[in-house]
Amino acid sequence: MAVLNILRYPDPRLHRVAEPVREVDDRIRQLVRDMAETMYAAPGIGLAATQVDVHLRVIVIDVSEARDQLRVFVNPEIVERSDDTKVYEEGCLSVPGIYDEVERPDRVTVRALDENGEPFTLQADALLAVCVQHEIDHLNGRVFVQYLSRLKQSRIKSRLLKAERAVA
Ligand code: GNR
Ligand code: NI
Repeated sequence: MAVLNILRYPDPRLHRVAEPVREVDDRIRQLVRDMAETMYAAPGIGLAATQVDVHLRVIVIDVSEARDQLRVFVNPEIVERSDDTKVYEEGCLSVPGIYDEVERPDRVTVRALDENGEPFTLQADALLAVCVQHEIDHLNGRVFVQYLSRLKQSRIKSRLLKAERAVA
């Protein structure tokens, strides 16, 4: 098990489009374990492989209070979206300290493979719906700040680059 390094915006590697997993094998299961450990350590409610610089379509999510309901999605696809939307104040482990409102479909139906390669379908609402859409965006190279105005994006970029320089 290992806690992996999380890429930070505006790292260009966050905009790579992840490749589908061809076979859910032990290598993928190891990646899932390391991603889960990284998410719990952060702590966060979700993590996409893109964020740990692995460009494969794998996400982990745990929105439970007790942090004991890990959900694994390999090759996730949104097959249905509600017409009604909801605004939620989002944050991201790759954009530390920044929170802002994003509007998304309120409910989504997701198809994916689990850690054994078995297909499943999930109807997500509330925080799980927000999180699954946020994570699938990461696999498509999209970070939540890209829903904000260009002015806000540019301010966020400067702030994070400045914070990076302060650490170095
Ligand atoms: O930990 C996280 N919290 C969160 C809060 C509101 C909306 C989305 C999220 S996901 C985020 C973890 C993360 O960055 N996943 O990619
Ligand atoms: Ni994120």
